[in-house]
Amino acid sequence: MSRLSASELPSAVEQVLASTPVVDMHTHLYPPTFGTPTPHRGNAIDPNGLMLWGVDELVTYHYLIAEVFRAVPATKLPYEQFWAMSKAEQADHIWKHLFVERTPISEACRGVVTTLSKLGLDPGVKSLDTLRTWFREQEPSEYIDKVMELANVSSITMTNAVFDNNERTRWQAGIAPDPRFTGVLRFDQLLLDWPHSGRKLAEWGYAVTPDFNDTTVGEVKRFLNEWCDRVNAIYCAVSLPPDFTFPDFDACDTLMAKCVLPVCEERNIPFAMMIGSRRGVNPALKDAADMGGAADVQSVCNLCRQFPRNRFFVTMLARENQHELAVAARKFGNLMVFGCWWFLNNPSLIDEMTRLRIELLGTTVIPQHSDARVLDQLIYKWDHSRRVIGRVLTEKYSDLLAAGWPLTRTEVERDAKQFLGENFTNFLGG
Ligand code: RAT
Ligand code: ZN
Repeated sequence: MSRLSASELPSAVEQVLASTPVVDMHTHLYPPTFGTPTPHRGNAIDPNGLMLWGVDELVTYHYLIAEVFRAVPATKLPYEQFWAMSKAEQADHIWKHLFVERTPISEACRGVVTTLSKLGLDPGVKSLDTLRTWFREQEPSEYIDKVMELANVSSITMTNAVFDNNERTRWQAGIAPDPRFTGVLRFDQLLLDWPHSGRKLAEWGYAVTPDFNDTTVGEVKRFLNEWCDRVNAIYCAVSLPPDFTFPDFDACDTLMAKCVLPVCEERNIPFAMMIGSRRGVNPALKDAADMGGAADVQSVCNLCRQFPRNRFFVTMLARENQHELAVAARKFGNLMVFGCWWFLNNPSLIDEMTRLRIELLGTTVIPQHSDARVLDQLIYKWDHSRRVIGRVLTEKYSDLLAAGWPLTRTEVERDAKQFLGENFTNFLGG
């Protein structure tokens, strides 16, 4: 097996990462069976459809809505006026202020530029109309194949929000599986909004009361099991606020300990906790309203210790938590650290976090997920992340070469497969 030299490393690592398919472990993407509001070739549009794609969705990504309200504050364009616009009008407004009158230098703006360029489109246009025409000619299912090929993503993990009426009723009506997508049961409200969520369950036919008697526990578990079956969940997931602690003996912790973790254990699936999101800091921004805060890593340790037969995927939103979380993962084999979540999905922070994680955990982490909400974003999220991960790996490998290790291309390929797919799929398998 031929050894790699220091001068061969940068291009070898870049090539290997680019050609290794990604199993994307957390997105908010859906197949066409969930309907699409984007005008296209073929079937009619569904205004409330969940499959988001195309230039208007790319440009109205909630990360960019937050950014346009910095360029044109609500004192100049009140929130209600923005929300009253059509999607195309919102996109035109954002395009004008963030891409034409300003340089699109933020990560979310650059992402649109990368995506359009990689699709073979000209991002340097003053009006979105020609781009809209191109997207209108696409057929959604074929377009998914095209995007997955361009992004080199082999599997897309959905986030199936059971408390979202739009999504829930679609599942109840029956959804044919799409082999490109896998399901994840997501239920933030169950844990964070009890007893209101309990009343919802009661409305849906589960014999749940506000107290946690045996019947309630059994019925919440039945609810979780039925929905895991329905969405064919490969794991369960919640996001939690910065002040989440365990044990706390509040409703969230009781539900986690008595219902969620036992169900995950019985089904032999991991439980994902995305910790540190503070919801609705500026509610007028809707989906863009949230921010983050530092959370308690010791609570993650408490869960991993008290529930050794459960497996936990954990990502945290605060930069301040990353070192302690990586150290926690050294202590618990049932803890898999993943992704640079949301406001951390920026090159400088991906660089810092990937470096830190590899130094502490070697190859046993999942460096990234896309969190894409708009299909086409897979193209830029993975292009940008692969580049940063590649730079970090190149540096780590050259240090290893300097230390005397005879590194081969086969080893680099093996590592890339683990980072981009197998660490996730193997952890699912137990
Ligand atoms: O990154 C995002 O788009 C956020 O709005 C959230 O969806 C977050 O990723 C989450 O899953 O809660
Ligand atoms: Zn997400």
